[in-house]
Amino acid sequence: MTITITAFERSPDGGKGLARDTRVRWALEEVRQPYEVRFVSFARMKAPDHLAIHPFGQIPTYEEGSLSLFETGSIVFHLAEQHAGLLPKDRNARARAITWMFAALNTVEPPILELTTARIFEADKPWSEARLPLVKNRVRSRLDSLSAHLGVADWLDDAFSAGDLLMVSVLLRLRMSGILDEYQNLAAYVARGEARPAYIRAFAAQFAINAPSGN
Ligand code: GTB
Repeated sequence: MTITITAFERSPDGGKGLARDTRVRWALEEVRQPYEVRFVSFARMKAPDHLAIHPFGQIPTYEEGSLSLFETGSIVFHLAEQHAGLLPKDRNARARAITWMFAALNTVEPPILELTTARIFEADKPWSEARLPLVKNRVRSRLDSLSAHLGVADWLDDAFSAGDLLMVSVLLRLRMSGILDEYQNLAAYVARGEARPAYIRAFAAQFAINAPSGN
């Protein structure tokens, strides 16, 4: 059955892979499922036909036959359940990998999103300069714990899993802030994720669409 996802017609990041369709593309590549992409403009995202599959009017979405999904966590989980390669077979290891998926989205991603908001959307506010260090320290607090857990391991719980896929995707948003480089093992962890052939294919696919012409 054909899988169709949605993505920005033109991502505001110009192909840096930061829009969330990249993590879904990555999961699809890890489990070797071909997919098609329907590109949507910001206006189209708020139109009734898109709202019927994404109530919040966002990308990405996932369609496969009569099933349509939104939320990257749910989409990656669905793929990981349907196909081998993203969740271990052992019951307990599988539950731990799923725990890391939630940790990436519920515990680590929120302060990173807050930092993006503070750096980009609140930069012109008179209180921005005073607030930014507080927001950065909330990110560091999460990274301190994550870095301590990871230690010298390659992945969060033995073999690469959907938990790592989401965690690396979340951490990638930090690169431009410089904070990731304060944690040598986390920077190496992200680089390991980016070096996976499936990530490279996913990144290239979104880059081909979003890179400014001439690249
Ligand atoms: N929790 C949802 C999920 O995980 O699927 C969040 C989905 C989401 O935030 N989608 C964003 C969106 O559709 C795109 S990814 N925004 C449009 C809207 O809300 O109207 C967020 C994003 C956008 C742009 C960049 N960038 O340019 O760097 C990075 C990330």
